[in-house]
Amino acid sequence: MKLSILIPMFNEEATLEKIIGRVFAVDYGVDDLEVVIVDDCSTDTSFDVAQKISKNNPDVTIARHEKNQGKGAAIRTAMKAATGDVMVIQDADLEYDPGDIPSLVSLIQRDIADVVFGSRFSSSGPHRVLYYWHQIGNNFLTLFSNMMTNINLTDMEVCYKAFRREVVNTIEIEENRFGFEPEMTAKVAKGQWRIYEVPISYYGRTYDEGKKIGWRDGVRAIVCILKYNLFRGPHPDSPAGRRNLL
Ligand SMILES: Nc1nc2c(ncn2[C@@H]2O[C@H](COP(=O)(O)OP(=O)(O)O)[C@@H](O)[C@H]2O)c(=O)[nH]1
Ligand SMILES: [Mg+2]
Repeated sequence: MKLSILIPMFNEEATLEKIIGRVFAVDYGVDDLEVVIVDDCSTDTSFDVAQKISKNNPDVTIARHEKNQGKGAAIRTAMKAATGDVMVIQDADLEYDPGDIPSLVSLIQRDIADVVFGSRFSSSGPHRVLYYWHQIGNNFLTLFSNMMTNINLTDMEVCYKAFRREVVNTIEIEENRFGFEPEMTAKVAKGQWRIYEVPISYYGRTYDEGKKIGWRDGVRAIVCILKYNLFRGPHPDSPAGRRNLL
């Protein structure tokens, strides 16, 4: 089995090298590994850093956007470029620990799950104590998403999401920015894929340290929860779509 680790990157020169080092320090228990970095038109030296890394490591490939589009667009590009049987999303900052990835991937490898979400809120591992109102916002978005999808996630907005390739082919991300999180969640729930959640640790950063997501992204998430749950049916190649065709 080949694993593709997808890294969307926008102005992450301070952390890229470090996170790549951490990614390659983990034993994923897979036959083959690739890392796909998508530079979302960074204005700092991130792209140069990425190029230096890929020159020294044949398992790292880079794609570049001509213009900044957002994390959703970067994931769309990464999914098109990736060649793995399983894909997992890894941010280019240091908020998530790649050491948690094997627990997501192994559920897919053992054919128990098709999609695995990490959860920062159902875990006993370390969590940086951070913004209270963020957590309330996060909990609300997960609650509202769950009400619309009828699945019982505890952390819809989490970065760590792993997919079997067949699932990726049915997602077709439309949202360019952070709205792709509720969009993908709605699409995998509608497809009735086998979804699991595993606890992960979280080393959150502050806005001073470079965090970028803001309240506007929260408002957009609400719109996306409504849009992708009310106005989309299951993809024809998903388990639910195939049942509909019978
Ligand atoms: N904020 C932001 N992040 C992007 C963009 N394109 C790619 N990314 C990457 O998406 C990931 C998540 O962004 P981040 O700012 O860490 O989100 P946050 O930690 O949830 O505030 C990081 O790896 C970013 O580098 C973009 O246009 N804006
Ligand atoms: Mg982050």
